[in-house]
Amino acid sequence: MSKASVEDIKLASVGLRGQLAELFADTSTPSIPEDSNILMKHHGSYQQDDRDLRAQLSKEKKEKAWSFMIRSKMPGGRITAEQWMIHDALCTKAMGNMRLTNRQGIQLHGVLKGGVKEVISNVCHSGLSTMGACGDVVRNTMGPAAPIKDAVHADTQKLTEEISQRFLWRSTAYADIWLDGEKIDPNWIQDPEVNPAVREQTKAPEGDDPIYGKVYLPRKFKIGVAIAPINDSDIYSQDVGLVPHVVNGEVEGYTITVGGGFGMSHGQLTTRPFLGQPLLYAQRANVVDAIEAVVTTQRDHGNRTERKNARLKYTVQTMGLDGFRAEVVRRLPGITTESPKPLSFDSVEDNMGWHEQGDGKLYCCVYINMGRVVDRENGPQYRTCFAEIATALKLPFIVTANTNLIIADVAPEQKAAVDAILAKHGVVHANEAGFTRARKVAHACVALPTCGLSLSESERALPGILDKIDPILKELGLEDEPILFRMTGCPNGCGRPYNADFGFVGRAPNKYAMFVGGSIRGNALAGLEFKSVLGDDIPGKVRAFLEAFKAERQPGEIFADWFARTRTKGAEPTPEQFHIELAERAAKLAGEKVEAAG
Ligand code: SRM
Ligand code: SF4
Repeated sequence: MSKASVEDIKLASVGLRGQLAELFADTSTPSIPEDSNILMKHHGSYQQDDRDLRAQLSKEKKEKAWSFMIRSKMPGGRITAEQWMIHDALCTKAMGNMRLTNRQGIQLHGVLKGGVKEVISNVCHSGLSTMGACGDVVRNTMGPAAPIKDAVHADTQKLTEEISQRFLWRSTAYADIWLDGEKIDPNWIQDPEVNPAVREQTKAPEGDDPIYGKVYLPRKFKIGVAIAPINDSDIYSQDVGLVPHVVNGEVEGYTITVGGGFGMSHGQLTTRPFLGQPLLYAQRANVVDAIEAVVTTQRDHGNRTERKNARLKYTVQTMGLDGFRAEVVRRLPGITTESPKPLSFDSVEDNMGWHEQGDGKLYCCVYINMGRVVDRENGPQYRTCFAEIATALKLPFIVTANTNLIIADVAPEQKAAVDAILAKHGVVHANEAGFTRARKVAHACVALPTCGLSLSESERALPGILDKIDPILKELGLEDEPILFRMTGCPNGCGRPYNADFGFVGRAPNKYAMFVGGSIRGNALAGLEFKSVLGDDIPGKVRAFLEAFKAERQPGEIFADWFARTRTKGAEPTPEQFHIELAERAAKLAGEKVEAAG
């Protein structure tokens, strides 16, 4: 679907309402038309079909096996035991499992059309929501996962909630369609300080959102907060990244980065991943306003004719960082901003295993294989395990950006019970499992069978590949090295492969482009090393790099630094090439338009 038509669909929808109520009330058909699917994304759901069945059904001339993926938003990944159990119960309406996402949300796949309203309304009544989990709006805001009880962590969590709150789209359509017009539950967002404004949401005039206007943003918009030196929200991959500046143990303000983003198309230079760049520093009281100035600059200057170039990263490239900054500052009258503070990160990894959280309680970060909370045949019984922890011990959870799960607020006397439940269901936390360090942080996007865009396997392929890489790491004595492996089933980059040490990007069934030379710190882009590698050949290609690293590394040097010191990154478009291609495309588009208009 071309960009212009998505814009038209949003405009005509009047507050993203469209025909969704009527379509979901009609259970005589299993699917909805594509224009309504576009609106549906803003409500937190995608229509999908089972790709494992597609060929057979097509051969039998039968309709595709349609269903819906429903994504819950949880600022900073926070979810209570009760909310977890509501999602657990909703698994029976889905594929029997839930998928933790790498933006700290939860996805339920395979929900049939007749079950969508029940799932969304239950998520809302749990105190979470699906509103704006997808679509051309600000998505789930990411934050530091570790539940450390200090002023800085408290502030970053509060900020993720304030951001979520500020950038919810405002129209009665959501409540009307999914909650039968019920006023938004005052407990919808847990922080009482932000509740009154949430209730105000239902008063916004139809189709004229105070921030998003009538056509919302040109494209999706992502925000993440990280506390240096831990970059678990992978801030350089975000449209907006936020890093607190701490003075005497308190947050004084935040450095704001802009223009990160990873989507690209194979071989198309006008689309490419970019790392975020530091834009400015704002005092704490002004941070959300400063973000709003960035969001509205993108709203007004983002590319609304070419959807492939509509993300903030392209707007920043087109305006130039200085030009972009000038426009943001112009939108902040009376607010003083400063130069960004220097940023320095160690790692995007989770702090696995048991730790003190600073209030006498403990937390435990548990490895979840590819984020899929499922009872595996001959493997960990993840779903049963966490349901038991939620019901028996009433402990809250936190989804990490590496799709692992933290069990939080554990009293010391509950630790043995948690360990016993984990062990009973075969869920050993990774520190004890003999996994390599690399495996605990490795991630693959969902891809087949649900993702309509995937060109290859990802979530179902990476574990088998890591089964072969783990022994290589151990053989070379590299099992404790910080090395980041990420995979995606297509170049859209959901698994954030482009800043990994090793990123595998699906091109075709069992074929991957191999990127090498990012960093476990999340602050470097990898280069294209091999255009097409068979899945089975990946471990061998990785081995060659690991052997060279082992032989050539200096004492204490990590893989990313060794690579940067000794290797030239594989072919990647230079910024100059990118701008030439972009200018050529713009000229072509303008020419086409003139022709069409004429
Ligand atoms: Fe993503 C589209 C899954 C994080 C870049 N992403 C999709 C869709 C919805 C496919 C579609 O459009 O039909 C995928 C659904 C698959 C399925 O069956 O569940 C999908 N993306 C995911 C998740 C579940 C992957 C995961 O392994 O966890 C992540 C959900 C996060 C969440 O809770 O909101 C997810 N997607 C990302 C990330 C990483 C991030 O945000 O930190 C990226 C790269 C960063 C970025 O946005 O630049 C990402 N997803 C994309 C893109 C490319 C966007 C672009 O600028 O070109 C698409 C395609 C699109 O938007 O056209 C996409
Ligand atoms: Fe689907 Fe591609 Fe995203 Fe993977 S990277 S989930 S294959 S859109």
